[in-house]
Order: sequence, then C-alpha cells, then structure tokens
Amino acid sequence: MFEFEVQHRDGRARVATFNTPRGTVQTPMFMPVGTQGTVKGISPQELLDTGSQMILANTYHLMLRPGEHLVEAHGGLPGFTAYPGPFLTDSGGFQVMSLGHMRKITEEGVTFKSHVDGSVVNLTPERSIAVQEALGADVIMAFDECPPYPAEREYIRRSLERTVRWLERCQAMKSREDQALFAIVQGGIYEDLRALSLDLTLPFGTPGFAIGGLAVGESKEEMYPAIAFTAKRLPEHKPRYLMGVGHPEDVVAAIALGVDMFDCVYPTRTGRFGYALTDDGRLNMNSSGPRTQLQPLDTECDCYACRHFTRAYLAHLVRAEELLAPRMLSLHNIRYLHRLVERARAAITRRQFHSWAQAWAERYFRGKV
Ligand code: PRF
Ligand code: ZN
Repeated sequence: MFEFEVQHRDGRARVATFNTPRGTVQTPMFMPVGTQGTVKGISPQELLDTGSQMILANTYHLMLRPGEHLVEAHGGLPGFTAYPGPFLTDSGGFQVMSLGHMRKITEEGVTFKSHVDGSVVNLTPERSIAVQEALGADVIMAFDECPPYPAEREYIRRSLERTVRWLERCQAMKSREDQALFAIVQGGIYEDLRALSLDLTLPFGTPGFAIGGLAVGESKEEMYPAIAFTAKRLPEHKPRYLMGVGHPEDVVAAIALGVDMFDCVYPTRTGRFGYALTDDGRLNMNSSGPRTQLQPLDTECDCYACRHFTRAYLAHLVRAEELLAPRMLSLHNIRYLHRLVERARAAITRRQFHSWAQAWAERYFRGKV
C-alpha cells in the first residue's frame, strides 16, 4: 500500500502513480477542496465526471461540526459524503490559525474558540490524529504550525522545531495501517530554515512529504525558490504535496520543480465569484464581453458546462444570481485544473514539458480576455 512509482521524468518534473486503499491516482494531481465534506455545489458524481482523483477534507471543520463520531458512524468520509474515491484530510492547525478566535499555541497544542458555537476547543497532535482516524481518509496530515507571513526568522525556527516534535507525537499516536501519514516541511522562505526542517523531518520516513508554509502572502519570487530547494531535497520515490497552491501558473511552475500533489479552493472560490479559468487567462463573467458571446467558456474544455452552455447564457445566469452559475463555473474551473495537470502529465511523458509549459504560460498571460 501507498506505493509511489515514478513512470516518466522530464527535468525535475515527473509522472507517477500513487496507490491508496481506495484506488490508484496519477500524479501530478490536483485535489478539489471539500472543507465541510462537500466540494461547494458539486455532487460526487460530478466530481468523478470532472476527473477528480482525490478530495481534500478538513479536520478543523468536521471535528467542530458535525463531529468526527458522526462521520465515523457512516464508515468515514466515503460513507458520509458518498464520494467513493480516495480522500486526504488536513490536520487542522492551519485552519485554526486562519479561522479560530483567541488562538493560543503552546507545546501541548492549540487552544481556540470555535467559529461554530464559541466553545473553547483544544487541538493537539494526538487529537488531530484521533479525529483523522475517525474521518478515515486515505492520506492524513501531521499536525503542524504554519507561521503567518511575515514572521520573525527566530519565530519560524522555533515553530518548525515544535512542528517536528508534534510530528513525533502524531506518529506515536497513529494506529491505523490503512492510512498514510504525511509529514509537513516548514521554514518559511528561508533556505537555511527549510534545510533545518528537512534535516529534522526526513528521518521520520513517512510515506509522503508536504511543503507547507507557502502561499501565505509572500511574492512568487520568494515562493518559487523555496519550493525549488525543498522539493530538490525530498525523496525521489515518495509523493511531494504543495499545500494550498492551485493558481494555474503556480501549479505549472511547481510541477517543473518536482511537485506531485496540489490542493486549493481557488477554482471553486473564483467560480463562485463569477470567474472562469481558460487558456487565455481568467474570464470575468461580470464583464461586458461574455454577455453576447455564443461560444463556450473554453472551446477545448470537455466539461458539462462547456458541452452545453454558451458564455452568454452563463453570463446571464451570473447576472440573474441563479444557483446554476456558481455550480457550473466551479465545475468548469475544477475541470480546468484537472485538464491542466493531465496536459502536464502528457507533456512530461513526451519529454516536452518545458516547451509545453512555456507555450501554456505565454498564452495564459497574453490573453486578458
Ligand atoms: N500546513 C497545513 N495545511 C496547509 C498549509 C500548511 O502550511 C498551507 C500553506 N499554504 C495550506 N494548508 N497543515
Ligand atoms: Zn468547461
């Protein structure tokens, strides 16, 4: 179980298969975000139809509501949500810091006030693993701290060292053989702190490693080198997961640097806000252009929305605030990310990734449709 087999390489980019208890996935892969046990507005069948391979769900939200035991009573996330494929759960630390109130971090864990009912909640490495075992995802994440940006170097160093001690507690707590625990490398944008985090984290030998602590407000000029030197030092034969990254240009850039897995709310969130991702850039459905255009969102896209609807019809739905609009834009944008990684996999397999990526970026940034 959890075998990761690299099949093709082109520079640092690779195509691989990753075996999980609920099926084998192809990487590079994009994971839609189903924070509350649902990818907002999209049914399980629609997720499968867009080419989704693995769905991300959140420990933080599900432990607060409805509680992990209710999910467990359904046989875990697949029974609860009716999505039959593999899941990955995030550990909760990152969400506490962005959503919890009155947060307090100690060596023991994080104490915060629930955004649901205001109650005081403790989240520790042990609790995070217990919740993730009850939720029953195929891949579970270590409980970490993602420092805010900007943060003091010294704070980031102490934080990453504590994240390593928390990883040790996560590994000790873990009891299920059918779940893979991924460690998370932190260290902000500092090369020496990333190196320290790698030195302390790699010996745990987890079946996969995540690059955390990025896409938190730093520039791309700071983020890309941090991805590069972290990915370079991660094991060749294990999956590398860049957490919370899903802007198309960042996905393409990170694949070139050897990253295999991505998740982001971007395609669904920007879809709900009325934007469609296309090879000519992001299309604002509230602008005047699409209102009279009789072509689909993206002529090459094979999603349900592109096979059936014109831009003009979808722009009408957006302006009329019809529920179908955010659903169809989310569906199309998820398919866009899946098609993007599918094309990246094909280009790596042909050993033409660099030229494909250049041509893709040239068009994506030229077209301000
Ligand atoms: N840690 C965890 N989840 C995350 C992150 C992290 O650093 C990020 C950073 N972009 C997104 N999600 N546990
Ligand atoms: Zn489409």
